[in-house]
Amino acid sequence: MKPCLICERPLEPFLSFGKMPIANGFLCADQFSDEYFFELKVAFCEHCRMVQLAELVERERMFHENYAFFSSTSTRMAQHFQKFAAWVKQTYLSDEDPFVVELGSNDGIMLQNFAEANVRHLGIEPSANVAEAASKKGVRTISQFFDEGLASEILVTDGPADAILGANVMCHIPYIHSVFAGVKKLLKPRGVLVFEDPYLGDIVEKISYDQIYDEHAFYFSAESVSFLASLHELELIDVLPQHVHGGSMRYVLGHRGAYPISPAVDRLREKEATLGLALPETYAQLRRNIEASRDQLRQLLEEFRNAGQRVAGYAATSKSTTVTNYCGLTPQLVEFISDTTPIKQGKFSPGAHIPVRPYEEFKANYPDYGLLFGWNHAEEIMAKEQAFKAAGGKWIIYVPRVQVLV
Ligand code: DWN
Ligand code: SAH
Repeated sequence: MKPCLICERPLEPFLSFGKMPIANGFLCADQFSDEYFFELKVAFCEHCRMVQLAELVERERMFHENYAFFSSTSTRMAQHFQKFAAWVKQTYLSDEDPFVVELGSNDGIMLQNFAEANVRHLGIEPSANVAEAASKKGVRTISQFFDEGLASEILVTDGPADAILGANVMCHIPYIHSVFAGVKKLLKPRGVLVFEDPYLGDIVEKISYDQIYDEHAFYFSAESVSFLASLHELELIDVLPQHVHGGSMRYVLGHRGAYPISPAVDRLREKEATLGLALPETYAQLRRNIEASRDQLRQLLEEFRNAGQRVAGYAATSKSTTVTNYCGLTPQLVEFISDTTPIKQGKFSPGAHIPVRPYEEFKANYPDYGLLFGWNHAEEIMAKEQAFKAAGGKWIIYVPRVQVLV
């Protein structure tokens, strides 16, 4: 068993999902026999408070020139990043010629806002296909994995950064010490690291176990981020809860002592204590909740199948790979998954091998039930799917609990 990725103490997993495929490994039928699987297990470190994967997948298996997730598939997320960029500019970019670096900049959804405002910027995006999409939008991007070595190179070519940003990327990087060491080097004395990721408190409260998959090595809290920051002479100076991706937290870090610490940090740490995020019992309970959720979803879908009713998945999310494989959802239970991303369409979902079909097919032949794998985008999806409801279609959701929406 791997030691803790943060403090190297021995780890004991509290939950095992069994063998899982690559969450974004959408594949063709002739690739089924070679499909890669690994043990998806989660552990909590009582010392540094980090919840993390106990086994890791090599980064090149996940992030490459055929990466299936393009950030700009959600219009609400584009709006979110527009506001995020405006807030960074207003709050932290006071210099005459500010320089902004983004890790995991994907197709440029955030940095395009800085590019349009003529702010000096650089995107670091190892998945070459999404990096190319960003470059085409005029976003300056290099296709590499960020780490301490790359930070030193950027320091030479571009100079120090006013802000280093990351959305849904920091939790993807198990070699986080190298990333934090790089951030420490690259930031100006008053520079800030701002990142947001799915928040552990929301995962525990909403039983959103589908946030757990190969790409998500960490499930952060204010406690664990503070601990990690302290090992690199950095300091957590602010926390801002976000609604996106089912409940995220934005963390702001500066060099130790450079900024006053917002009272929001202590308030969140108190809330985490009340939630029991430092207690192993919390995770034992989470495991029981997850198992119950799995059994309920499977039972509901079996009832619908036995009644001859059609169920289709809506949005072939990375998260759906955990749900379909952990709950044993076969194409007999979920006829197909509708998705708007061209590179996923015509392929099969990882592990469970449910066909992924273009969104137009969902529209052309509505199922009785839509299983909302993109539950984190429920508002956006419900707003555009009123005709499905009007035609008698119903939504099944499983976060925060398994239910059919009426
Ligand atoms: O952390 C991560 C987050 C930011 O994005 C990555 N590890 C991978 C990815 O996770 P995900 O795949 O669970 O992301 P989303 O944004 O929940 O889902 C995106 C998928 O949903 C795309 O394939 C497009 C699809 N979709 C759709 O078919 N119709 C999305 C929307 C909003 C829609 O209306
Ligand atoms: N920021 C975007 C994309 C999140 S998906 C959004 O919020 O929508 C995670 C992204 O991180 C992927 O595009 C992946 O290629 C990238 N990534 C993975 N490891 C990385 C690393 N070490 N440095 C920079 N980016 C990385």
